Amino acid sequence: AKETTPERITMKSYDLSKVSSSELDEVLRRPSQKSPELILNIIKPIIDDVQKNGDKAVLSYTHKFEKATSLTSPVLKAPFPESLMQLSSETTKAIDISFDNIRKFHAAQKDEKPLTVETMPGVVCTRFSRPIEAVGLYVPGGTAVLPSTALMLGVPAMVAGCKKIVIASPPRSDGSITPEIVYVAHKIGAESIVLAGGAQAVAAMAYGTESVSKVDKILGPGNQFVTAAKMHVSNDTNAGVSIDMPAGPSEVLVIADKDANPAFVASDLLSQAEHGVDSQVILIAVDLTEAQLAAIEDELHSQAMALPRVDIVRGSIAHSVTVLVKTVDDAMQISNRYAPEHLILQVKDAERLVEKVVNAGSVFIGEWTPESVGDYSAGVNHSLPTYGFAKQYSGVNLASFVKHITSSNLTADGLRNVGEAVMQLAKVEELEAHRRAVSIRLGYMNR
Ligand code: HSO
Ligand code: ZN
Repeated sequence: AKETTPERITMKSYDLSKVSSSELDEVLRRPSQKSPELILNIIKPIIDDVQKNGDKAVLSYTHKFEKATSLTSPVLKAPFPESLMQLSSETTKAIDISFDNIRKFHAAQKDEKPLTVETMPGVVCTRFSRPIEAVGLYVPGGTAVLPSTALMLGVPAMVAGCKKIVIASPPRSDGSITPEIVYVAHKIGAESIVLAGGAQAVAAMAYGTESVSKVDKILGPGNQFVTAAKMHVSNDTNAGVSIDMPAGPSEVLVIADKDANPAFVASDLLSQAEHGVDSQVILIAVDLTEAQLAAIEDELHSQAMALPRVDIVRGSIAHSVTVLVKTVDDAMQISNRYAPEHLILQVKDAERLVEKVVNAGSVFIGEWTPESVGDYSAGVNHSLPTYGFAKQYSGVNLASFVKHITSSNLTADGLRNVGEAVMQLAKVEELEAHRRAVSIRLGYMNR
């Protein structure tokens, strides 16, 4: 066969000064997702089946989708046998270091003591937090094993003090679970591992089965079926379950100026591009010369060609773009408009730019901070809002695993001070019982 030179791996590029605002929106549009109705038609029967037939249904889907036909129970309960978490010492060490850093950063997010404010003399308002009792953590399978996701969800759940932590992850075709995930499950004190993926895993945790514990909240990334299933069960008031956030494909936006090292820039773009064909990477090039831009493009192509996942990279780079801008302010405006899951600042005085960040999941500052440190080991969480949801959602953090409860505590004087306002508003709303709950007490005081 004749050798053909592989097609050059390169991103389309646009000059900000030559595109209108609506064209820019088009350029920055995320790859479109399958229609929600289509997905719902597929997942709804699965969810109903699991709700009705429990373990038997979950197992049958795992046999079918994961080809794990030897599996006889959908759940692995703690304590997990040592034999299922045999790891090299290098991997154990890497997980231990990452675990400690993630634990430290999330432990620092604890509200150490209740917040108390005396809003008027004798009127004391307090807010305190309590862990969500039972949480379900979805760790995707698919083209990569993701023990790091088990860490990112499990460590904050452990730090928050959630009583029951259930991990769900699709098993391999021999019915086993990646030993790294079992080791993480052990370290965070998980109650069980549900050996299932997709909508069936989500349904099992939302409703509970004979052997899967029902949880109060389901967190974690997943494909469109997992996401749709999470949305579906969280809308079912009978399930009584909430979710972390809507999820879409992973993305990164890199802002690079003349100071940026082309090899570093390309490596960051590619580390996000290799996640999946639907990933999107954006480069905002600030006032670069043609030679500088060409250097980044050359690096992108040659580094990509050397990657084991080059075929996935081709897919994601096909819908990724470079936008050429004149100033860092232009770059920040575009970034805030796009609201990237990850924002990488490879510019002079990168730290100073941070105050201009309005919408982003997580920011990586300066040339020595690749996104992968945050993906694995720095301590920040990698479970972040995608698809523009960084405009209104935070990434997973300690607060994702707690509820805030408030309390009020009034003295007689306190009720005298605030009672008039309460009675007046009750009158306006024509809720007489509300008004009397105050007036009866005030009358009592004056006897
Ligand atoms: N960048 C991914 C997280 C991840 N990276 C897991 C490697 N493993 C989504 O934010
Ligand atoms: Zn990653």
